[in-house]
Amino acid sequence: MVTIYINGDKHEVEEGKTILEVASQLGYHIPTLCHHPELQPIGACRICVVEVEGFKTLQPACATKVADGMVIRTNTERVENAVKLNLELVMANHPHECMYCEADGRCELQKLVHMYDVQPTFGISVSFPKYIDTSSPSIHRDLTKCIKCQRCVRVCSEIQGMNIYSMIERGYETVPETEFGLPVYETNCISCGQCAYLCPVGAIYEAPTWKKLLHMLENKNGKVFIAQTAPSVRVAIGEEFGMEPGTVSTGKMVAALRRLGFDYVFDTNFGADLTIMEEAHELLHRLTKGGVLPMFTSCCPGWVNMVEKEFPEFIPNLSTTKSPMQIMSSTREYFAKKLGVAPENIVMVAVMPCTAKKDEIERSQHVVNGIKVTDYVITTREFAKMLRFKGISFVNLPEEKHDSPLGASSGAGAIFGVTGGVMEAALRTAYEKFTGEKLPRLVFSEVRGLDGIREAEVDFKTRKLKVAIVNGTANAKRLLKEIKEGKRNYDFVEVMACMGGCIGGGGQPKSLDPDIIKKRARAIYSIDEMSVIRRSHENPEIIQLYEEFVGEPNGHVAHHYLHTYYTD
Ligand code: HC1
Ligand code: SF4
Repeated sequence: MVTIYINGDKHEVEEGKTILEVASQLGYHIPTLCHHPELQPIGACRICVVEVEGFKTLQPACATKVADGMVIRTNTERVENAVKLNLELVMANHPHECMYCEADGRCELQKLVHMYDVQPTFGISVSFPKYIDTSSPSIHRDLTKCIKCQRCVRVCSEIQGMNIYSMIERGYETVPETEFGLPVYETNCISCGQCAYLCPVGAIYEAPTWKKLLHMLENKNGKVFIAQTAPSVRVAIGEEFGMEPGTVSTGKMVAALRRLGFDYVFDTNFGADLTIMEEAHELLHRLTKGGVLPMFTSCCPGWVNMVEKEFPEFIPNLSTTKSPMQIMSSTREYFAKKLGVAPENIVMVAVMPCTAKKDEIERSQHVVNGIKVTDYVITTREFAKMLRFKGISFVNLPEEKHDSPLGASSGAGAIFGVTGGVMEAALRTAYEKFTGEKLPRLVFSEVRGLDGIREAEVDFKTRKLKVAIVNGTANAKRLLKEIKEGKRNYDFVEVMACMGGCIGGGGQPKSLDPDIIKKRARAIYSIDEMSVIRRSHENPEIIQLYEEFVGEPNGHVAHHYLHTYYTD
């Protein structure tokens, strides 16, 4: 511990931390722009400057470590003037188009400009032509709005290991650009959307579907609109409306979708249970019949994109089971019959924490009997925009339940949203099917946690199962490399492309809370703990689906509707 003084008050703080970290924990407000708690500091924007006794110049709080006896001032006139000046310089090179911007209302720059009463002293001098890249079905880029914070460059390299962008040009013309200036969809981009999630302004954002969807919901033309809700949306959507992070809002989320005009609200958690049925049986088949091992989970489309683009030699390792979103949409003929609607008259909309899901639905192998199974994907952030646009007061909505027949789900389905959850859900079913015995315990604490790569050995009575759980594609790349080199050896591996799994997905509410992933993860596990049914194979609507439609897990019908293939 070291002793420091902030604005005259004495504090004992942990050594090795930055001024920004300790000051924020102690409740002092230091503004930031290029800083993000998940990234290494670069001190580029100079918005977080503070006075430190003994230094002539102001110091960036994000990149300056505390030292014993340090005297820091965060609120002097000099600091305030410097912050204002730096904001004025940013604004001089930023279009003043807030009302047309996808980031409006949640833009970090906009908030600071209001907070510091910044006026356009230097006018506007945007010096590069408007350049909008709409090549990707997942993310769009408007480089005119870039403030050069480099968060996109850093998250794509530091955490995702994809290195799609680098800063090009000089001075005010500096922008994050792809190699050879290619449209982002023509690069190895995996559509994870982490660059959009961390963008503080509206320079990178999810490809917007929400306005078109609002219009369609107002003019249904005889179509039946069904929404399905991903596991992670319910633990994050409340943040958009000022609710405490980690609040579970399942009932309000369902009610909100009905208020938007959806005729039915199904639960992707049901799809997760169905994925587990198929994936667990696929794993057992591979274990007992000598299939390709390790088997990799395939529900995360960012991860699947990465394997296809950069490690095609591992395609046979990917589970052929479709993701929960696509597996439940693929049963369209089943639920259409139950609802008394023609399959082609249904519009299926998935509400997802993920931008790569927008890309996943465009895969040609996801057309079943001539129908594209999921019509549209909106992110959690887009869902919130729709509610704001329609003036729906989320916090005041009642709690409503998902519709049947695709609404019931188990706790195993719920935990898909957090890293390790797919593995744990699969183990709950695979153990019982493999050993023929009831699980002695439901919680596999050995696969929980947020570390980038975790390993465990699970006792399946007659054999030990070696498993690994990975989040963040830079970690996944490291793991694949080491599997190739023979340094690691597993039976089953779960990979989620985003930090913490889907709870940290590229379409989730943006947050600068360093504990946001932990809070959302705790909320997800609380859903499992409160569930009456906690194993996918015990979900009564899943049992009914197999009896009435699919037949045997991993059987002939299952392979037609519920499995897929991959291409390099
Ligand atoms: Fe996910 Fe999944 S958990 S991929 O993270 O397997 O997006 O939430 O919906 O499909 O269930 C995302 C979340 C989601 C799928 C499930
Ligand atoms: Fe990188 Fe993901 Fe953004 Fe693509 S979507 S540029 S892979 S962070």
